[in-house]
Amino acid sequence: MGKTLIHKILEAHLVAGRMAPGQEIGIRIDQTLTQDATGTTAFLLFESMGVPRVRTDLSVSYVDHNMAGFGPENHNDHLYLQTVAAKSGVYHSRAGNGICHQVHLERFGKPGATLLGSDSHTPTGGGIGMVAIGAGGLDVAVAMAGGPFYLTCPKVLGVKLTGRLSDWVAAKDVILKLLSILSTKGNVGWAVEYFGPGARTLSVPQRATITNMGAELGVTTSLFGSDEQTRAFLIAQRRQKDYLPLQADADSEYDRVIEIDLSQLEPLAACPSSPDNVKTVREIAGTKVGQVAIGSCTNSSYTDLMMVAQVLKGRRVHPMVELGISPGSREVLNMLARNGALADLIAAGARILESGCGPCIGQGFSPADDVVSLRTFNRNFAGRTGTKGDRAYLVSPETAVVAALTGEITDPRDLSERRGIAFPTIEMPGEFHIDDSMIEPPLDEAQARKAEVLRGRTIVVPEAPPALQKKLDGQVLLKCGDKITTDHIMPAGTFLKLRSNVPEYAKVVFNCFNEPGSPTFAERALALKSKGIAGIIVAGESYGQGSSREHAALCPMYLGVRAVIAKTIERIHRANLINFCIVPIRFADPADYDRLEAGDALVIDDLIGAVRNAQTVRVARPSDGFQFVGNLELSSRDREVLLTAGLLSYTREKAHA
Ligand code: MIC
Ligand code: SF4
Repeated sequence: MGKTLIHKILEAHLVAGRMAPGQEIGIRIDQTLTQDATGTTAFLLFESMGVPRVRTDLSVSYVDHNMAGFGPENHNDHLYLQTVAAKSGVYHSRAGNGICHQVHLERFGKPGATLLGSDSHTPTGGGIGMVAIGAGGLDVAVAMAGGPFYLTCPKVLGVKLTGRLSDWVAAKDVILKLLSILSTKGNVGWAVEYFGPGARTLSVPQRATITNMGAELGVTTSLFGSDEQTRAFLIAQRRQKDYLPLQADADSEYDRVIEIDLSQLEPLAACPSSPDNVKTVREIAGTKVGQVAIGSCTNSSYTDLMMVAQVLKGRRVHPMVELGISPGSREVLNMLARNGALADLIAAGARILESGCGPCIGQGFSPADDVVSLRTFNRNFAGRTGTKGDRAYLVSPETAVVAALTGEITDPRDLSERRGIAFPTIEMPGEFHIDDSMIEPPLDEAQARKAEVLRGRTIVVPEAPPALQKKLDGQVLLKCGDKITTDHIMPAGTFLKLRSNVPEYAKVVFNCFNEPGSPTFAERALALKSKGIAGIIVAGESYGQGSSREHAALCPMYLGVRAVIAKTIERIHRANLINFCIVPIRFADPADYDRLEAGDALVIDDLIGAVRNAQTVRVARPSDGFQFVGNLELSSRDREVLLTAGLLSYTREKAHA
């Protein structure tokens, strides 16, 4: 039987394990990317591994998240990242150069290569035919040091695309459609491969929108084959040498196939507050909109923003709508400036925001209370905009720009009919305006040896996890429900600048569950820690959805959390827990979840023994003698990592073995 493209690329990079779905495999990583919000920790951990230069083909450090610069923290991080990159053999994309995924796609993405990024939307690279995977910063640091990346060999879902997108229907609608079918939970262990005649009609930026938001499905990665569209994009980026035609074998079989006819799709929206709460735009048409934000790594390519500019040309933004546009990269912004589209946006009344993540991660542009905000982004988790009780909808740039004109949610096809606005077909340029002057190459080895790394006072080296204890004497600090995201665990927004200082950032762990006047999660956790009692988190399904931020493991670990007992745990977060020596346990019988309460004292008699060689663990509640079984589901490497107190000490031990 032939092979899927994902399996072919993984197999070509295989260094450990056997290529069979469900089995743990180790793969060689060709490229890494880090961004500033996860990158400082990743580089601090990399430095502590004692490997002077990265051992990948290419590593790039981006600054795109923390750019507002209130106080010295952001700039301290930037200077650290710039100097540590130069010394370690890493390219550095400076603040202002754009969002990591957009810039990486434009300037570095390579069909057939593997990319590991400390950001969950790294699979954007799947749009150019690479196996691009999001992971915690420590996993990326290990890959930078030349270590393999371990993952479960995924089952492959084939999404067969037929037909062609109609006017005003966008790539975003394809992935929203898939989210409506598959939801954000239950997809761990899968990867998605798009194929079929419809796939060939989509440009690389359109494909990248789709693979980007595969992160919201919770799959390991998503990708398209590499074909004439890929070649055209690479030629336009003056990188034709990186082109490699790639497809699945003709007789390959997918573990499951879903067919989507692009011609049948219509404009869709993910309603508050989950990317899978999808409705047709017509169903929610008429809802008043007060804010529209166009940008993010999902939808701020040149073609997206040119379409927006053409629709706005000669028109005015609705007086009750605030429109913000953050171009995905300096390349995009530069091209809009040069061809006059930027002037059209400004004339229409758009606020031009910096090229970076900006509003997507709550760095300003929060909506007013009760105001509907339409966003072309990928996540609308409650509160992510920075406003408590927010009402954020995720839509395509087409749907977003039309609402900016009408002041209400409007199916763009209807407006086009009513107001005679023709759909602006934007051709991919034959040549992009290329200027890599804000991507700094690393120093050569001789210069690097002498170079100084600037480590500002707000950058604190994270504490190492303690070793597992034989007996876990713990208490349930929090019992939470289903679909707890890493934004719930570790809020971003105004707290994002604390990423390089774990003791400070840890103060806001589970901030959204803190009640005014009561002790915070962090205070309760530290009180237990001081008594030598382990913190335990009990959760429902799909715990740790969303971002790759390892702070959602690192900060709870710092507060003394030693185990998470959940119905299911998402892939990246589960790996982060293990990396920081927190034991992930799955209820063998999900009904036991109902029998636990916050405050319960729980005991595991021989945790080390179980982690060493058992599939399950028995958890007891001494107060009433209740006992239940938890599944460990650990690979042999996971066991070793936990038994050596986390991935950093495991990696150090291996290096000296
Ligand atoms: C996000 O979109 O949530 C982020 C911010 O890009 C995160 C990374 C982070 O928390 O720094 C992600 O997607 O992994
Ligand atoms: Fe940045 Fe938003 Fe993309 Fe995360 S999802 S990388 S915050 S633009």
